[in-house]
Amino acid sequence: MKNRRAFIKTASIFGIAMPLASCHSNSNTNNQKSQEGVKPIIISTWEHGLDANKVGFEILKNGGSAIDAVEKGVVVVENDPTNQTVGIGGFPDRDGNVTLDACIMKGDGGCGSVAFLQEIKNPISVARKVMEETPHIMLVGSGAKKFALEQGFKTENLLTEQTKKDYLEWLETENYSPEINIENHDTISTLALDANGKIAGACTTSGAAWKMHGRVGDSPLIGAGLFVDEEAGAAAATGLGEAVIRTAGSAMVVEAMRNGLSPYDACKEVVDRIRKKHATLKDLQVGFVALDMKGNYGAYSIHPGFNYAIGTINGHTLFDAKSMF
Ligand code: SD4
Repeated sequence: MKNRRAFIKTASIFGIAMPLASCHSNSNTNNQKSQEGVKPIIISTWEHGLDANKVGFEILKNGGSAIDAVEKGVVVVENDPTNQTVGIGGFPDRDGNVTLDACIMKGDGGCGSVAFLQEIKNPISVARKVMEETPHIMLVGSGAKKFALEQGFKTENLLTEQTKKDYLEWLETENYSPEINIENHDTISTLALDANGKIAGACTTSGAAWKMHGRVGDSPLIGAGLFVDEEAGAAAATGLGEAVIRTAGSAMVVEAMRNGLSPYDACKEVVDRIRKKHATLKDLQVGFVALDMKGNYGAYSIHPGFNYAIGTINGHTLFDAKSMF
């Protein structure tokens, strides 16, 4: 099921909400700590990560690059109109606009990002163009869209019949209140290590459902939603963006690996830190995935419900991340 709906409690002072738990009955639960991986390897957040990994791993298996694998992998999820958290079909903001955020990064520090991008369904590919075709790292809003059009991307309506219906329902029942009680909130982040030992990551989302118009989360921010450094590894986040930004989450996970922690321990250390900093936000959910340069991987979240997909020559598997609670 691509369209994960999670019943949630109201999250926070930030006025958006995050899931506390979700039902992924086909996840494997034995992946408690960092696992020894093989090269090449691809790891993605959430169940839709399986779809991304299948496409990404085909590229890796045929000797392709990590950067191609992560981009082409997450594009599968961006293109899925039934996925209400990424790309076309993503939930709109509280004014009814679908605004997309994404970033991409290579181990050598090359990176690109777009935020608050409207009417372009593949923000990750625009982010890659920012990395490759401009001297900049981040383009936002109308500037990002103008650049995308110049690069040959086409505009389309990203609000599907379903998300429009959900939005209208939300307007009726919630009356613009941030005290929402049902949400769907599963950004995709994908990390890959290719056969040549190159590492890369991609992160793409429609952000928090019913967010304030103009709100940008962690997902397009290098160092927050994603960070990659070939001297240490890669990490990516899912969950309440404000908490991840505040702690430079993904950069901190990579830093912890640089200091010798395993991917699992690095994720755990930063999740613990985030939880401590937000002690009053009982329902706060944040999760990380991490991958080191040997293909070892790990994940950890505050609350149960976060799962992630691994793709290697041995096949594709979905794991439940271990969590604090
Ligand atoms: C955001 N971090 O916009 C994203 C949302 C997300 O799982 O990751 N949800 O805050």
